[in-house]
Amino acid sequence: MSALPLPDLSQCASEPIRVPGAIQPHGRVVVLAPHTGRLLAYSANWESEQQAQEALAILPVDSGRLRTGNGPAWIGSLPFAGRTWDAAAHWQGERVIVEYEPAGPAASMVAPIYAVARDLLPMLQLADSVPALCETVAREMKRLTGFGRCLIYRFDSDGHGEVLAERLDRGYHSYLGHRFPASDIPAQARELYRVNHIRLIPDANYDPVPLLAAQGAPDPAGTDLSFTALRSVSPVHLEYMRNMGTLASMSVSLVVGGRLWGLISCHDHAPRHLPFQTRVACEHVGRLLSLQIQAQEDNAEVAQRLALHQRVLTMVALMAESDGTLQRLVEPELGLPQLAAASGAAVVLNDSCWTIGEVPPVDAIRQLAHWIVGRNEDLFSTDRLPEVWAPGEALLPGCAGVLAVSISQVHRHVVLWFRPEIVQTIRWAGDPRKTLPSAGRIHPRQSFDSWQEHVRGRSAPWAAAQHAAVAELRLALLALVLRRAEEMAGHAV
Ligand code: BLA
Repeated sequence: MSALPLPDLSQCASEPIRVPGAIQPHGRVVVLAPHTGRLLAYSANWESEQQAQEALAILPVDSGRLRTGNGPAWIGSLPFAGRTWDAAAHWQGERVIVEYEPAGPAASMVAPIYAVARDLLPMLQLADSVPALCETVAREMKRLTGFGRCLIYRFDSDGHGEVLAERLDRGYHSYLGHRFPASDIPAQARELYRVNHIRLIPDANYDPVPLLAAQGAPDPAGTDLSFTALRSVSPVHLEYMRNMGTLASMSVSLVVGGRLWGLISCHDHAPRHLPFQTRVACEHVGRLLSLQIQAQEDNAEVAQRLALHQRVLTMVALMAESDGTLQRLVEPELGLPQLAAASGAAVVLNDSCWTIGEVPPVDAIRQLAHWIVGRNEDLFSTDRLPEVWAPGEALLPGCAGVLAVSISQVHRHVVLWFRPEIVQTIRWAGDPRKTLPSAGRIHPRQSFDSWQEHVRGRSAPWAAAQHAAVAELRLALLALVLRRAEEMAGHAV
């Protein structure tokens, strides 16, 4: 959920960006039927269908090679019609799409990917945190691409993006630490960027070039251009770029654990093209960064889980040495709040309540516990209590984070952890609420000047490892309670 009223995104998300029926004009395309080699479609910027046929004829087609990978595969630099073209091809369903772009200088053909392997890899291995990794990559991307601004951008749990690292030329203003609202990149674009990891728009002021049917072939308007580097992009996004003062843009996806984690986003005030081999190197940088982020996140998670697991074992051992009654959980040596990095904790057993640390009034805790038990969940967690439980705002002022486990099927037995409200000051790059419908169509934002918002009613988020630790504690307590009950029954016999 978001603290901001966002516009109705269904309109943006329904734009069919994979099948625009057109390409960007800095290259040319032919679409062919691979088994017959027949021309099916060609971009309207070939001089004629005849010329498109000739471009097809000079391809040293090696269909085995085309089958590898799902993005465009390099075919070669081919002399044709008085110049040299970089050609790349990929399969799309039952077709092969071949793209031709005017070739860059020959010297740049091998160097970029080599520099990435030689220079960037060792630097990434030295970076010991996600921000340090992002810093290193922002610097390297800037060097590799020459774009005026390169930034690394991470999506939060609401889909908003936060700029973690940045490198700029003079004359570019900084977005470091700024947020960009989720509505800037609609859902179908995110899904495409999860599978296709790079896109380049060399000049936002372009006229799209339509695909034309070859003689006797079907209408190519529905051709899927998801993996076509020259795919014509959304006109709404081109308007966004111009509003942002950006004429050239490239973004590289950061995919961690199968999820779109963020983007490397590059901008330039002037048009800027990058040759195929440089783009391959950029895509590789994105992949290396994604892998390193995954490794860092996995390591941190494993270490935290292990430490919390040890803590649960210690707590359970101390409980087992005592009479095992649940109110003992609040004894200071057990460290109940610390298990979830909470400011305070409480044990509610029906109408009784024991607390430790900074907690809301006991009567409010009892009412909250009552509501939580009514939800019938083993574990309840929120970092925005006033949003999910309306009475929370008045009853538990200043408290926004609650984690709770229920330890009985029959009784109102609940252990709760509390975190205070943290009023966050978010620096947005422009007022995100300006994206409102006008004349039936949603327009991108006009301004990207810093705009502050104070978000209330939220605590620091609970980590997955903390959820796991309290769930483990819950199971241990259930076992303990059961054992005590059996012992008591044994005595009674
Ligand atoms: C696409 N929007 C994008 C892309 C980015 C952003 C990076 C990917 C294309 C590219 O690489 O340029 C947004 N650009 C940003 C952000 C930063 C940046 C957040 O540089 C931060 C630094 N956009 C809107 C609205 C709509 C919209 C209101 O603001 C919808 C009505 C749509 N954005 C939109 C669409 C695409 C897009 C449809 C897909 C473009 C495409 O791939 O065809």
